[in-house]
Amino acid sequence: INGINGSTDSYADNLEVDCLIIGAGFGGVYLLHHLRKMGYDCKIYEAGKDLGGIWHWNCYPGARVDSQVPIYEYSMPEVWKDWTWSEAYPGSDELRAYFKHVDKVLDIKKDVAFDSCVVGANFDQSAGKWIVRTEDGRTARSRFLIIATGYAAKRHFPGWKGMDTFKGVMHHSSFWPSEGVDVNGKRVAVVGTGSSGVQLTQATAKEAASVIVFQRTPNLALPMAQRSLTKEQQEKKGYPELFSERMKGFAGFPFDFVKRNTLDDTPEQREAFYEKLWQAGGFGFWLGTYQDMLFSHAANREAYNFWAKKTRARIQDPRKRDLLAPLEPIHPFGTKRPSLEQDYYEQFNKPNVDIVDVRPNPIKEFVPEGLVTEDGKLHEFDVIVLATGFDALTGGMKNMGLRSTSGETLSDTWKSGTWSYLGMTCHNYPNMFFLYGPQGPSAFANGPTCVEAQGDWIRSAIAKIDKEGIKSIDPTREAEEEWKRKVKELGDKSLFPKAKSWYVLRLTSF
Ligand code: N01
Repeated sequence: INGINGSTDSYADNLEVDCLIIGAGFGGVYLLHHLRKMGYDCKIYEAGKDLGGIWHWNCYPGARVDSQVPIYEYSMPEVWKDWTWSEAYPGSDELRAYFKHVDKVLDIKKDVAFDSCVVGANFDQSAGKWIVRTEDGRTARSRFLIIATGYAAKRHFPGWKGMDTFKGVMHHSSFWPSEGVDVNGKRVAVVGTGSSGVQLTQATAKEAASVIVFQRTPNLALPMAQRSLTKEQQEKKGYPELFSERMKGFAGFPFDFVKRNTLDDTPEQREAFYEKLWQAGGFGFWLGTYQDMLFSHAANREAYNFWAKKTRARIQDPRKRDLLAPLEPIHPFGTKRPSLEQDYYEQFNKPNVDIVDVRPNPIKEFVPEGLVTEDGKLHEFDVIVLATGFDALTGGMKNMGLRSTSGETLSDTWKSGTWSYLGMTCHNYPNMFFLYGPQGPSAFANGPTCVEAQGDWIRSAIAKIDKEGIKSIDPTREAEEEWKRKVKELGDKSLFPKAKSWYVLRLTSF
């Protein structure tokens, strides 16, 4: 991760532990806590300056989680019993406060070395240990190495010409200055319309003199239906049952598709069902709808048409309407991750908020005054926001100097495709586990559910290794091939591969 310098941790060189975890977000913290409870000596190396992972980095205006609480939190009773959320979809400040609470309850920070950016790791076969090096020259030795850096650990900066010539203020959404950026009265560009771009647009369009959004693919965003939690909801009734349901439901949510196909219902029944899901807000219209929505083109088109009808009704200008919510879908509904929005579409009803379609007319270069599109038009700005996402899933893992037992870098191991076993281990990388990475539920799933499921598997694998006196485990290439085939087979049954997206790139295409 860029921008990390210096070391403030208190660990001496040559740290020696049972388990070294990289990353102090949801996954790393979960495993640190549980492995310590099992008696292991563990430490976390974290590149940032605090706990929280993506919620440490994501402090751009309007940043908030778009999975509802309590679905989006740890299921550990010692953590939830004394924590009360204020809103159904908490903002980044509240999420950072949550991690402070987690630290207070679980005493995490004493075992975290912050400002510790890992740049190299190789497995010493004779000692049966990973040797891990940080950017500032420290070394750790550990029997088990756990990569918990998440899928968004490497930012994506499209390589536009002249980016360093821009004279105004420019930031990537995930590397926003913690002191904020004053956009009041400024001309702002937002490039990218993923979750980050949508939230940034909503927030900055309320303050800036003008906002122009550069869109390549419309985000088929759903209404968030944000609300303050009532006293009753804050009483946490039924939490254990909810967390158990969450583990069993599709994508780690405590709801599932209804056992009915879209065209089984009459048009009137369908409309009423869609309307009910729509009014409830959140991901129900995506993950709690008809069971064939993500598998049948005809079913998916019905959902898309409803989405487009509802969304288009909110956008006054016909040109903006056709760009934001086209009548013809660019990809099937729900095959790229829909964002949850609050008043994203209404922002475009303001005369000072506009949209540029960069699909036919891409950004050509940056210049001191702003940026120029292929048609030669100069767009002048004071602030440019790059909400251009990440080298998702594999990017962060390839970026930390991991080497296989034959000395190959992970970039080389995965140069002609990604291989893993169970989306958690990798051939020739013994005793190394990863969470929230490629070929696992990861971005398809609710984060805390995914890391708890994978974390429990990893800790039980470690316990088994020790119980059986095994020195190290390493999946075979055949096991990886089989896993890859299974994942692809599952993905290919759905409409997901029809979208051009990082969301499925490392899942179904290789
Ligand atoms: O990143 P993204 P994100 N020219 O990759 C566009 C989670 N998250 O930071 O769609 C022009 O989704 C790109 O266009 P296209 C969440 O899981 C959660 O927004 O590839 N545009 C896209 O619009 C999410 O899925 C929360 O055609 C270019 C955008 O940049 C994940 O993080 C909040 C371009 C990138 O969108 C990532 O979200 C924030 C180019 N050359 C994030 N290159 C919440 O919980 C890229 N783009 C709310």
